[in-house]
Amino acid sequence: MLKLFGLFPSRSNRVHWALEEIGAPYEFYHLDFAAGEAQSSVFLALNPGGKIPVLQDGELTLTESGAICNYLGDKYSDSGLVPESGSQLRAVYDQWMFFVQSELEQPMWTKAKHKFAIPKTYRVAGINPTAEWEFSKAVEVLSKGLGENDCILGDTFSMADIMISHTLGWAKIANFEIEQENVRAYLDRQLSRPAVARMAEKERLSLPK
Ligand SMILES: N[C@@H](CCC(=O)N[C@@H](CS)C(=O)NCC(=O)O)C(=O)O
Repeated sequence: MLKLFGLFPSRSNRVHWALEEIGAPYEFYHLDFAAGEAQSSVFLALNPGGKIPVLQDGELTLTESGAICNYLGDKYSDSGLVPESGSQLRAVYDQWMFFVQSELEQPMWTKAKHKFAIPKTYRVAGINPTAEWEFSKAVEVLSKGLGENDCILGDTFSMADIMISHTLGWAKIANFEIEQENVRAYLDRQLSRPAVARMAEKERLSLPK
């Protein structure tokens, strides 16, 4: 059975949401960072970076949220969550998958890293305005790409919507401004999908008592 290692809230929620959309059986393991599980030898053998998400599928161990979403979409192709390899739609899909990770999330990750995620000696004070400016540029590109469509590929919901919407949800929590009305409406639409509520409930139930 598929096994996902993750925690709430984090990038593993992207994969967890995707699994709920697909409807395949899986097991969710809440990785207890506070208890040091991410740095345990058992977990470091799965991901030497000590990061989540990690997906196990039999002999396969996979890291990187985008790669895991693509793997799941290809494996469960009936879900229609990843366009057919070699098609023009797949190329556009890939464009947005790369955009999320290289443009949209990076300014937020920069802010988070310099606030708490990297050792204090490497943190740069005053980085926030730069990160916020970069984020606003990326959201403007997203807004133009989205237009009045329901999804980033037009009418077709895909893993790219999961990646983008999760990242925009992170932006809201981290107090990044989203001024564009079409992007705000898109986010509300995507986060109201039943699979998101199911994912959140499963993560809540998985928390240590
Ligand atoms: N590019 C990776 C990033 C993974 C990542 O940074 N995960 C964070 C949680 S959102 C983590 O596990 N951080 C722990 C750490 O940095 O030690 C992905 O998208 O999967």
